[in-house]
Amino acid sequence: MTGRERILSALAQEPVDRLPVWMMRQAGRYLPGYSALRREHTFMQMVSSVDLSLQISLEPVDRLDIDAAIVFHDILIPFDLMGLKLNYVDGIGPLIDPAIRTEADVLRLQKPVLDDSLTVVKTLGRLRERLGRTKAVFGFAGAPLTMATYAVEGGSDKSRPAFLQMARTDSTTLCALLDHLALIQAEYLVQQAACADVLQIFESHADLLPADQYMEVGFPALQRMIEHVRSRCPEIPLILFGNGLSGVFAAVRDLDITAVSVDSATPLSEAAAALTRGAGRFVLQGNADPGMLLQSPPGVERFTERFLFESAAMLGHDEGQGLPTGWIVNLGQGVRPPTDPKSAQAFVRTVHAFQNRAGSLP
Ligand code: 1CP
Repeated sequence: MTGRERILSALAQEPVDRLPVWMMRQAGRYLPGYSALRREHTFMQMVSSVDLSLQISLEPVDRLDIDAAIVFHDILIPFDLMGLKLNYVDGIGPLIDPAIRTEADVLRLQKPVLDDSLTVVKTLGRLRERLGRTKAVFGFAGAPLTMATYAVEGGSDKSRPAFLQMARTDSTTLCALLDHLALIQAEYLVQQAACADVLQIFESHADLLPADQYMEVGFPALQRMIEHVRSRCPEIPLILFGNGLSGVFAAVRDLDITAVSVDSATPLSEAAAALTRGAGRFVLQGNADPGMLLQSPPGVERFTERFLFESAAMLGHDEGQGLPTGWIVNLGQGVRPPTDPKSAQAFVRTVHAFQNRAGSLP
């Protein structure tokens, strides 16, 4: 099977010859080619160039023999298209200027023109040409609430004080912003769908709010985004990643998505038990701890084997019972910059070699 077939078979709950694997944030700062380009260009220059974005998207595919390519860009790029000034500052992170704090600020946001002239769409087209049917090609976008946490904050303060204050005291402005973002983010994905095999939505900051408040403000906007994508692209596999979504799995179950990418803090067994549909369960993706990739390659191999046996068992396939269907192996958070590419290679190699045979647990 090709990598693309493996990923698409897992998404269709069909058998695979090897477990499919890719890594969240696989095209980034831990790779030497990326770092060399980054020394010469700003991040915005890199995401604005189709040639550079293509080269960066391909680096993990060429180096790691991984099953999927995810297009290089960033969830925050739509803010640039909405007329805000977006900047990625070394050692600080993304900055958005001006921050969105009032309803008037929301009304001033431009409605971007979203069509096939977007750099991300052109890069996806070039990725498709380069990879043909060998690897699955992923497009992606941020969920409305995750996007809003950056827009309201303006800066990269991880505790998001301005966002939390708005969530507490000004739900009118927050909901207006989420409404605005839901449709734009959906249309942004629809444009990518023309060249992508799979679309992934990142709800990375659902865990900033308690579950009941997330259900009141964040979830309805996510649902609207997904419904809009589905109305335009009924067939494309849609994966939802989220930090802290386990508290709302009962509602996630009703979303019109294909798979859930599980964060490292949530046991796969908990996701498998909660995310059921009819007699079966959702396709799951995840959820190895990216911290384990900081070990040397032999350490990564040992950890990965154990992770695979334990995860397969959590998905109902004890040792000796063959490869689980409906599972894409991935990390539960993004790969960390100090990771040695050789350790990332060891992770992918170990996943591809895994057969879940009896008596082989290390
Ligand atoms: O300075 C640099 O070189 C920039 C580092 C970098 C990179 C390589 C940023 C800034 N974004 C990216 C690319 C990126 N971002 C991809 C490309 C494809 C891939 O490798 O997978 C993807 C899928 C993202 C998605 C993304 N960006 C998320 C969702 C995934 C997650 O990690 O939860 C989020 C939250 C962002 C925001 C963002 N962009 C960049 C940074 C440093 C951050 C996080 C800021 C923060 O701490 O809140």
